[in-house]
Amino acid sequence: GDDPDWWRRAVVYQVYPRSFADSDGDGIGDIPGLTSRLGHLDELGVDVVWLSPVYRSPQDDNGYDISDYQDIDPLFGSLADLDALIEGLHCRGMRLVMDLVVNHTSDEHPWFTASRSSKDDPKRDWYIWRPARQVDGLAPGQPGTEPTNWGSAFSGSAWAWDEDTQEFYLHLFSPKQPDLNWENPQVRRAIHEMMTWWLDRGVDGFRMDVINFISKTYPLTDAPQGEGDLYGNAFAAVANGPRIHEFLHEMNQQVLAPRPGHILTVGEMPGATSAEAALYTDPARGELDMVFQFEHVSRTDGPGGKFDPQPLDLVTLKQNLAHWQAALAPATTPTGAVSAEKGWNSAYWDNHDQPRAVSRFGDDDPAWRVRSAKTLATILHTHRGTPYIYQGEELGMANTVFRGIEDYRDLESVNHFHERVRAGDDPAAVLAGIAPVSRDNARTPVHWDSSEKAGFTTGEPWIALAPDYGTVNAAAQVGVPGSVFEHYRRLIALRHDDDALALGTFRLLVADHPTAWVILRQWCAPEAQGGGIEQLLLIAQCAREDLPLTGQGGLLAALTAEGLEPEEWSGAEQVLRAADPD
Ligand code: ISL
Repeated sequence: GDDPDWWRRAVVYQVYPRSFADSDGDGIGDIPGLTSRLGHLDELGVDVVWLSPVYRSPQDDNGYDISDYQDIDPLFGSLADLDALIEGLHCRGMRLVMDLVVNHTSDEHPWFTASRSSKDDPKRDWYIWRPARQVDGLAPGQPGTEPTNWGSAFSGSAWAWDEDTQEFYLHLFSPKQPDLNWENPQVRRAIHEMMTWWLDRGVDGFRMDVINFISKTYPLTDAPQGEGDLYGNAFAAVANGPRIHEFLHEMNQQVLAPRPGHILTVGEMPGATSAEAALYTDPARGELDMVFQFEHVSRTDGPGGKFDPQPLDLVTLKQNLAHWQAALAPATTPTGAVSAEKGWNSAYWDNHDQPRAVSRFGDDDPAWRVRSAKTLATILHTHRGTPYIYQGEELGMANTVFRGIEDYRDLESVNHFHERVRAGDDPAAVLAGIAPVSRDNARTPVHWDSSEKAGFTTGEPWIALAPDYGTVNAAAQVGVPGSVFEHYRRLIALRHDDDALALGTFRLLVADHPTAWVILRQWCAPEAQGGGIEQLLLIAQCAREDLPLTGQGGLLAALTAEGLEPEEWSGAEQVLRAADPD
């Protein structure tokens, strides 16, 4: 904990507790289940666990709807179980990052119960209430009288009508997730106190859910609405609002900066541009360490949005990630040494909201899955920034198979299906759009072994297992040379040991190459360490065909044309080969 920069070399592993490991046979993963599997994470070598929400919650959005920030949902265990988890992590040298969901609460949180009880309640202003819009022929509260045209992320309007007090409240997500009013200083103070309570309990950081939505632009007005869209785009209307930097800086000063060790913070930020991210993550500004940006995971969105997925274009994908690398890079001196950091990237392929990386960005055909998962891992870990591994990614887990709408559990997929079918779309076509991108792909239970329930539970899993657990599982990979797991283990170890990988400059080479992903990292050791330049070159072929190397049109000629002399980087190549002979 002494090195204030520890988080720059760290690798984070995300646990979605509901699907990780079940200790009591109710079919839902829990904290004791996670604690019993810490050996797996220790072997992998990760430094930090980010735990998706385990707080008390009606579970409308699997815990992202919180009714008590300072207690654990009985589904997942107790505060004592969480203390034991923290202890288990700390004694293995790992840290715990909690999910902080404070753009909204559950509608069952006592703050909201008070707020909705009367227009005069002292907590009325803790949420965002508006009278109905007056429309001829419509009674207040009817569809069409909402204060703005905004749609919720989970279908329907972003406004819900409260009969008792005859006003609408704002919910960017489900109606059971009312948005907090961050303009109210009491709200901010209550959140700061809650965060401090968790830090006092021993947690080491926060992943902040949709944190760039907390400052709304007032007055709230209609958002642009595409032709054929049922609603205006609320996200665009609320992202990166006028007071966002002020709110984050205040939180940093009140809660984070005074702590003795460095508290890791990562802000989930749909719609944040790289220019904004450079502000959010500039250490001199005192806001956040890093953000989760969405540009690369939006590259398969079609004209109809996420559920209208399009084929991935490799060239724009790698160029987009390179753009983020450049935007958050420190200045370099003429000798190539890296100056003070200005901002910092996170690096991720997937999480609990995204389809499985190997299925979306790679090739999950059984003949290619292992190689593809390892290739994607190497590419991600060769980027500059803190890598995030989502549970099961280290096993090369792929998307699952859905037979019909009854196989889905996620409210986003289920609501979207019903909304589109009601609007007259062909149900089969709607399902075909949902299957490859549904969040449920990431939420099937982790495969521990090939036994009946994949070692996840002794009961009935809350969501069906992916069908390939017999072959794709931890027992078949841990300690097995050539496995996806062992590949991740070596990449993580390399980041810990290798300055060029952890901190060196980043350059994308042959940026227009249709299949090769080529990255050069360079590091000038400080004089005290003897100076000298270390280079690390990654050549990854993202196709089934062999990559032509020599001759006209071969990769070597293209690299030479970009100023690389083969003798110069032959040593660096060996470092990578040592990481994986494949
Ligand atoms: O996954 C999405 C739908 O395509 C995103 O829009 C997602 O809702 C957005 O990234 C915000 O995600 C976070 O907040 C949500 C929660 O459902 C997600 O699980 C969480 O990661 C509301 O709390």
